[in-house]
Amino acid sequence: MTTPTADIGLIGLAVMGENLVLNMESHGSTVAVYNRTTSKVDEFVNGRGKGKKLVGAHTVQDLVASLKRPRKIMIMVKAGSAVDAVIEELLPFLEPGDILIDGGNTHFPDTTRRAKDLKAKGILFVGTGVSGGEEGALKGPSIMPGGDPEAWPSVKPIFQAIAAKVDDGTPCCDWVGPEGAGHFVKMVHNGIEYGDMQLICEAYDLMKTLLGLKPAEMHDVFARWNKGVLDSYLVEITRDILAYNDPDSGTPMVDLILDAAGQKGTGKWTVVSALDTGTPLTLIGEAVFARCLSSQKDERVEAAKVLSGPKTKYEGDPKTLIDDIEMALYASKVISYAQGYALMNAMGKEAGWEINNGGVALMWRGGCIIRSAFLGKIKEAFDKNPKLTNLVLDPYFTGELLRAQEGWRRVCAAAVTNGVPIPAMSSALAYFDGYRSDRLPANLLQAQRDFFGAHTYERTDKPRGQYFHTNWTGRGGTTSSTSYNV
Ligand code: NBP
Repeated sequence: MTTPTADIGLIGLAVMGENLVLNMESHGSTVAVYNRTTSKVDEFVNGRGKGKKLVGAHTVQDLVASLKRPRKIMIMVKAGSAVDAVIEELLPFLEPGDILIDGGNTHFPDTTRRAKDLKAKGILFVGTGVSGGEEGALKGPSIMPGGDPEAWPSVKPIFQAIAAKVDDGTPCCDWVGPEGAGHFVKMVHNGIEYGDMQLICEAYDLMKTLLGLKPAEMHDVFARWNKGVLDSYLVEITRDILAYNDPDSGTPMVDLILDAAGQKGTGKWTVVSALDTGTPLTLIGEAVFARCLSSQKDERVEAAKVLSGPKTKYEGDPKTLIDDIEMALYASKVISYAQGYALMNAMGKEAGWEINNGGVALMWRGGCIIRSAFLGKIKEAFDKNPKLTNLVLDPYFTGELLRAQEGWRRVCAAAVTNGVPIPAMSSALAYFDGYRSDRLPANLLQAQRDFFGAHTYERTDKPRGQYFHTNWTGRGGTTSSTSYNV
């Protein structure tokens, strides 16, 4: 029998798994590795892993036997049934107290299910979001672990060592909460990523369509924005993309790329969660639908031949418009994060998870795709008031929205007048106007519901909680519907 020498095992040597192994090894861990196609184990151990503290295993039994107790095994395989298959294969060789960690992009209800099933077998299960892509996995990802809290003390030193660090050295990794909370927070991260990307695309479209700016000119704008309130990884890569020319033709690469967006589903999951919990997550919803609309390329090409819009004619000062677009992007981004945090609060309440809002901002501050200076301000807001109902009510963000509002409105007006689609920016403004309204037209809506379905309503001149029904036509009865849900 092999003497256990490895601190942690990892299954799944594709791009993420390999890089995480090298990251863990460079931070002092001896790592045992296994992959279903075992030739990849040898290729890795004798290739990128040569001379490093690695133990190559050709069976899961050998992998388990090489691990020190409590055994910790990280699974980095394709999300879905592959994770269940790996767990089934491992179970006969595990003992109570062993720790299994799923680091893939798993849908959080699967993690909750696995955590419960494995707990019954004495196995501690952790589901963790890992963000930052290939480079992050190697040099420092953002890590969002949740699951069985008993596992955390054993996993914490390894994860916090390999995670990205913010300026003061704090790791972008902390315990998120029980069951699927870690994967849930990673899912919301991905949803926010969809929103940020869509907003940047709308800013690009506005400058291109209203001002006729070329990619090289927009490169300069994004370079400037990246030094201000929009300082972020996604603005930084957009700056670089806009300066990149196709090596063969010299044409800006961005002009050669087909306008049909792909997606893998995490944005959709986020929006489905929002619908399930009744949370207005409008901006991310629009971002997902904008990808869907873009992918209907052939239909759009046909529609463009018959559906004419206004002739684009922007006559204002270009510099003012660029500054306004910066404000529109910024204010919309504040709304998107406010909506994302509201979703986390709603799910936290529903699932009974205590999600640490400031901790989440810190985990997203570095290493991940949505990293930005702005997240430092969100962390400060939740540090000041951990029970903040909505980010827009934090005095700093309230001030920022009020400061940005004029330019934001001018941009939305110019876009509507000139027929430029900005679903994310305009839905963010509609949310802002709705949220700041103490009276919305839902009084009429309640009247309609009561008219056709006797759904009842509350009255402004009576205490909340009393429900009334009107016989609107004189033909209905006085019997009201028994189900009333706000
Ligand atoms: P992939 O998602 O491409 O998965 C490939 C790995 O899964 C290979 O090791 C493959 O083994 C293994 N695998 C599959 Br497929 N089915 C299996 C099964 N039934 N049993 C055992 N192993 C199986 O790898 P990745 O891109 O490195 O991503 C890993 C996870 O991390 C995914 O959940 C992904 O969504 C997530 N993630 C990826 C990124 C990224 O930027 N790529 C970022 C963040 C998170 P084989 O070699 O034998 O086929």
